[in-house]
Amino acid sequence: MPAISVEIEQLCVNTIKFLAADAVERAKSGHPGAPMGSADMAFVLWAKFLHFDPADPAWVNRDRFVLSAGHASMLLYALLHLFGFDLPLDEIRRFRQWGSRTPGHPEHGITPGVEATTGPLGQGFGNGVGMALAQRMLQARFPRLGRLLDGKVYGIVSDGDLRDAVTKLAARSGTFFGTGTKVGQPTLIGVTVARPIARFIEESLEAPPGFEPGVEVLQTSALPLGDGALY
Ligand SMILES: Cc1ncc(C[n+]2csc(CCOP(=O)(O)OP(=O)(O)O)c2C)c(N)n1
Repeated sequence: MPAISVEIEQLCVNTIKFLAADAVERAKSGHPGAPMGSADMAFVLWAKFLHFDPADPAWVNRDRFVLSAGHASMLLYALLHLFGFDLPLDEIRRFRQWGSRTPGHPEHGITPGVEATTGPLGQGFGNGVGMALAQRMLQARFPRLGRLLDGKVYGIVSDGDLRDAVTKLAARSGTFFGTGTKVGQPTLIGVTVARPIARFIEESLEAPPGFEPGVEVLQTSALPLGDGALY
């Protein structure tokens, strides 16, 4: 994406936040907090790190973005809408309505650009590790294709996700297979999570002795750090 001014970035972030708040308010159901809390980080991730083509959501070497915290679905729908995927404003107006492309939790195959069906906490994280593993296997089978197959997997994972046992198991298998999955942790860059929880999350993702970490927590220095109370 071309460089844009800080003012435009802030406008984009605020638009994400208010699309989420308005859609949830209109539906009288859903979660506005998680999308609003992660909008800054998600926007930076999408605008500055992710490689994708909104006109071709199935482009084979795209980076995958998995919203493991599926209850924050409006975050994903707002991003898809603003980044030019086939998700018009009318679909956002129909958030959580029968037959819309904006179901309460993201569903792969219904909304263009939704990589994984998520909602049960931990499921998206497991999906992400699986995607990264599939990528590694593809690279191993076709080594000469090199950079044609170097897409990455990014995720936004809530602390509820990380407390679910499935996440820990998936993280360990990611470590075992060395998938190099990248994990963004919205609540760790804000101030909403208590120190013991932050420590628990770090421990969950730690590699066992003798293994390289397969799951990498993104350093978010480019992002707002709140009051930095956690670290
Ligand atoms: C396995 C599972 N159990 C329960 C739920 C119901 N649920 C949806 S959101 C939520 C709270 C999530 O908390 P957190 O991950 O901290 O997200 P935040 O409060 O920051 O939005 C729960 C328990 C779920 N989606 N999946």
